[in-house]
Amino acid sequence: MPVIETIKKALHLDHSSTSTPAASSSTAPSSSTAPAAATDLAVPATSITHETPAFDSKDVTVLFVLGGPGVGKGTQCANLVNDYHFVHLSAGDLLRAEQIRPDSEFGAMIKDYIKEGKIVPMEVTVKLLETAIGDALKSPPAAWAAGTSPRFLIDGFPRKMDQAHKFDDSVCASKAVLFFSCTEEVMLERLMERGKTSGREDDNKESIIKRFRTFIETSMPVVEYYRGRNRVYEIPAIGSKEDVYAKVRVAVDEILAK
Ligand code: UP5
Ligand code: MG
Repeated sequence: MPVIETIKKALHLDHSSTSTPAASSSTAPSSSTAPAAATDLAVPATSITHETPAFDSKDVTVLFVLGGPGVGKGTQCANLVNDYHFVHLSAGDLLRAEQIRPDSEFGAMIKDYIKEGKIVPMEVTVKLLETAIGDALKSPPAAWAAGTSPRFLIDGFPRKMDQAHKFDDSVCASKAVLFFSCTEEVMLERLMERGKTSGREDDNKESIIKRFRTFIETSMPVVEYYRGRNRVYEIPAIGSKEDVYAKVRVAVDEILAK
């Protein structure tokens, strides 16, 4: 059976023709399109087959964070969590956690895709993100309870056009894209340095070169798609972490004021 069919079956996503749209008036995930049985991803009874977003962008702010491997996405997201009370969801981190979850039937597949710098089939990643957003809304950080509106940084996603459409249409319409730009030379240097201690299986030269290629061929079209819709805030990521963050703050202040 082709890998995508196997994934759809495992996630109980092979009933798309019978699903009905979810209500969008609440930030709570809809259960009206719940799959018939629990999934192996240990997620609540939501489905990504609905055509109305599970979370309303009027209530929930989603910023995508894109940029090449090692550009500093995670580093800058951590700053924004502290100062702006975002919840930071790294698609790569969610996939790595799923990869080592003992009962996961996707572990071996995810490991292979990450090592090869390829994009894991979107059904898996979108489902993990939808679940993580739902979880955060159910157990919000203190700052949200104190009045900060729910806001998410979706880091390293979407990296492919199908993911972009699926997320915007079925999870939550994104508001803007923070796009970090940098030379491959600098990114390679940062990743090789990090690779000395990170333990990441893709922090080696062979995988890094493959990741660069995937980024240019598959992920840059996503950036250009959103750029064409005036939603991209490009931030040059060369310079110190502090210098980059100063530019990030200007962009985020502008986005949140909209
Ligand atoms: N550093 C950061 N900023 C610096 C600065 N200004 N000056 C000097 N050093 C700086 O930073 C990397 C290193 O650089 C760190 O040591 C940092 O201190 C230093 P980091 O913030 O970690 O960079 P980041 O952009 O987050 O790098 P990362 O390696 O996480 O990026 P990737 O996009 O490659 O990794 P991700 O985890 O998102 O994805 C990994 C893989 O998962 C993908 O290749 C793919 O196979 C898979 N994936 C999917 O299949 N689908 C998805 O939707 C997402 C991922
Ligand atoms: Mg990262």
